[in-house]
Amino acid sequence: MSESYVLYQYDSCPFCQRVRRFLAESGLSLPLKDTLRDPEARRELLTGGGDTQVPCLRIERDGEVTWLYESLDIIAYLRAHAVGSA
Ligand SMILES: N[C@@H](CCC(=O)N[C@@H](CS)C(=O)NCC(=O)O)C(=O)O
Repeated sequence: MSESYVLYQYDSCPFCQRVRRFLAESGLSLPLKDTLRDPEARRELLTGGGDTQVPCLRIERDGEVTWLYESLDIIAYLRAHAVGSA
């Protein structure tokens, strides 16, 4: 069963940097959306996830979408579900 991910984030956010550093160290490549530069991405995040806080990981599995907030929870989730399976 496969999942797809999009990470909502922006450059200067330290919690986003933490997640991006984890991605780089793990060799994971995910699509990124910048909620500061891209108003549409910010709207998607607010509408879908219910909050503009970043980082937020959009997870799609079998057509079902989940929005995961909190940098440490995102890292733990990706470590368990994505690292080594890409
Ligand atoms: N505990 C959160 C903190 C995230 C956080 O504070 N993000 C800030 C940017 S650095 C933010 O999104 N602020 C704007 C907002 O909440 O709408 C985490 O670890 O992800």
